[in-house]
Amino acid sequence: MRTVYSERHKLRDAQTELYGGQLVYPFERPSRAELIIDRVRTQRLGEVVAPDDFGLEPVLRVHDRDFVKFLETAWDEWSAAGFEGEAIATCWPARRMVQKPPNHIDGKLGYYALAAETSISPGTWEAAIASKDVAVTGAKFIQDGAGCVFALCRPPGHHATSDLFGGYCFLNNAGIAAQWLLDQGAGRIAILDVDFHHGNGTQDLFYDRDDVLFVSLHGMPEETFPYFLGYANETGAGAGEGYNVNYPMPPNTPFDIWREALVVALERIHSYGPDAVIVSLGVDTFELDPISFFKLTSDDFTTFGAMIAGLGRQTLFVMEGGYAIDEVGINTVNVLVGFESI
Ligand code: 7XA
Ligand code: ZN
Repeated sequence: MRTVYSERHKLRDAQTELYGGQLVYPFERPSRAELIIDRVRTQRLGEVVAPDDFGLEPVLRVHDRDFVKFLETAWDEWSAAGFEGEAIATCWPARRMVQKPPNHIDGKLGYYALAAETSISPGTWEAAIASKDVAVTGAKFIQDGAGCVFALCRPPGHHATSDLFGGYCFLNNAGIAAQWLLDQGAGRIAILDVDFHHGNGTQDLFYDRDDVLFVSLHGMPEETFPYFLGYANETGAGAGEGYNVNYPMPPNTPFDIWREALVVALERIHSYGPDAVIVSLGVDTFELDPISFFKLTSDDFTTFGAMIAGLGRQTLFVMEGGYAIDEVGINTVNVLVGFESI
């Protein structure tokens, strides 16, 4: 399997995450991608290639132009305003307030943020742009006929909506890749999100459409981030009714229960008959993940990789979360090796 990887992910090296009332070094850190690419190489998964530059056009197919401009200029505006720490949202357009971006960067951050944990630091924009190029380059290989590709995206993307960043995400890499494939002539794309957290951003991008089936297995929103989306009764709207499928699961869910949800999810994808499958691959379902509550073991990742291969579809894996540093490379590559074993 070919891996697409850019060293430019290192430009996203924020020093602060708001966690448990403290500013901590972020869980989503450069060493994650470095450990994954090291494992790709030591396991001889296949060639590693750099992404091509696809520019902003594929980004603007799913994200609002003003939001993209905000991301591009946020750090400069923040530092020009004289602030000394990293840029963190502290004030939101809450219920019954005006939903309009203000002029001041402090207010803009709240307007475009869905949560406060994710700070914007110098280099964040450049890394986010490289990350979407990794995803689109992977999609291009799929379009050219590859059976499977691993897009080692960092920063991740599945929480980002058309006009919101947060949950460590800025641009929705999987969503951009899906739309790009459709724009190249694909008729139907399925996105299978196996990250521990609900992919609220991806769901939101395609909620009223039937050309993208979104299927997500995740921690129940009553108990975990992103809290305000991801319920089972969110099934799509309008033309998209029936094309959004959520499988929320409770704390301590073990693999045999998670696996049952995956079997049903794969049946749904099979009956949809997509031209290609995009897997939002988070490995924060691991039993030792520091911010999550499922109980998958390292071997389980190999097992479910093989199950996804059973679909027999061209598959683009797009990296999302996973924070158990010692095992993040092992678990990620286990999925890919499991996929290739079929
Ligand atoms: O898939 N998404 C993630 O892995 C990031 C979740 C961010 C949670 C922040 C909770 N304080
Ligand atoms: Zn996650």
